[in-house]
Amino acid sequence: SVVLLAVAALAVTGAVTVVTQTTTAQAAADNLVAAAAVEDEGADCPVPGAVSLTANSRLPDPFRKVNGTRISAKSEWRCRRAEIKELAERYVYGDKPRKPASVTGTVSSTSITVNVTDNGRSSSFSAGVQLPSGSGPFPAVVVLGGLGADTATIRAAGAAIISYDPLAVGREGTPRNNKQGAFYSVYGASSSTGLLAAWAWGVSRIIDVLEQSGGNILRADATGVTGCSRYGKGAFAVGVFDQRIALTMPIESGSAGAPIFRGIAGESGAQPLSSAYGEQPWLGDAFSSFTGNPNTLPVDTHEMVAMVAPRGLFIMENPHIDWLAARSGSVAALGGAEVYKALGAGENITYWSDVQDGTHCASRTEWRTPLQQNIQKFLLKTGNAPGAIRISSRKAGNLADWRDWQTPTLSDGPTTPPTTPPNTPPPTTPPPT
Ligand code: MCU
Repeated sequence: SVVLLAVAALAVTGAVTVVTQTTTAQAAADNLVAAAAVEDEGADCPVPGAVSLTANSRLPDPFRKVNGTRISAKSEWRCRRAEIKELAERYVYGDKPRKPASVTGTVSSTSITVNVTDNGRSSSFSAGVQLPSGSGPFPAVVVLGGLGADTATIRAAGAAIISYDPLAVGREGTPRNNKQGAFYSVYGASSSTGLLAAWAWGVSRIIDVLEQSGGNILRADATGVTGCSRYGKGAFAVGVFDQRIALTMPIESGSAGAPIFRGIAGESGAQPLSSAYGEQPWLGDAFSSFTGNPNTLPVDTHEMVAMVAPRGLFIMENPHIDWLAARSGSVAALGGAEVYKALGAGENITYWSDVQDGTHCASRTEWRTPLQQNIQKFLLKTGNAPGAIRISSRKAGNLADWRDWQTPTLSDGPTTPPTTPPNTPPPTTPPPT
């Protein structure tokens, strides 16, 4: 009946509509899913050493660990995710440093200030706040760059807006060897970290300040993020790299955003990787090795999608502009959704490219209801609408063409605890001085 439904929908709307099935048990499990209490739950996991960059035209298996074995329990995902995170930083985005030694700031009903000090260097930035009506404390959605986000619907749903200017943290228009902004004032103008990771670091520091503020105005445990176009690339990176983000909503992110790198070269009219790498230092400097051919990348963006799991993810794409690579975007969502499903959180991801208006970053009526439902489900915790995969037939990718792995049934069993190497010497006492 799902197939028939899809065919009927195709006939009527010209779009393939796949509505995933929800069981009561699944709905109950999804309802328990919350953002993590910390930025990175896998901070104690083993860090992979050198990996061999072997060409693979298909998407890397998200369930296969760097040591070659596949995970078999849900509990193993935590450290598998940490591996993906490390590879994503090493080869795609550049290093996103952990929380600085000092983060201070203030939260008011109109603004947030952030002051950081790390390695003896300091910088500051601020963001605007617009509260919804009613009485707080409110959940908040960080809006990057102010372009294309439906802030009226977000506020009407009951969430505040945090207006974040990513360019204050990582400027555009600078050469890679002289990057500027609050991030680079601390980590250096020649840092190999790209703007997207710098922008993500800035949002993480805003959440640090929310946590320290006592939560009287804005809740620290119910933050979403959104943005369109280059700020959609940024919104995606924010959600990928901070597990405190409960809802990630990239809009029309294009190359260097959600779309799979491996698909972009073969997608007619899509922004080439060399262009996305060269237009602005969005990606890390290390990505230069892959702009000609992404097949040796040990990660791809379906695994960045997976890094967001089991948290709320609502990917919005525009299939009317070839440059935006929506076909490769659909494959990223379908590939990442396999991890959501394996974790029992298949209803927490929505992908939606079935839209009529072709204008880039337009306000779209089709996204209003799912936007409201996602805010209710993941930020207000008042709803439990199922996720939806609505891929426009204009730009419909086929996951089967891109993978040579199947999705395992992961057991609910306990984690295999990280083992201490047998020959670890006991701690030594320092010699007397
Ligand atoms: C889709 O995001 C970018 C795109 O990657 C760029 O090539 C183009 O210049 O700008 C888009 C954008 O940010 O538009 C506002």
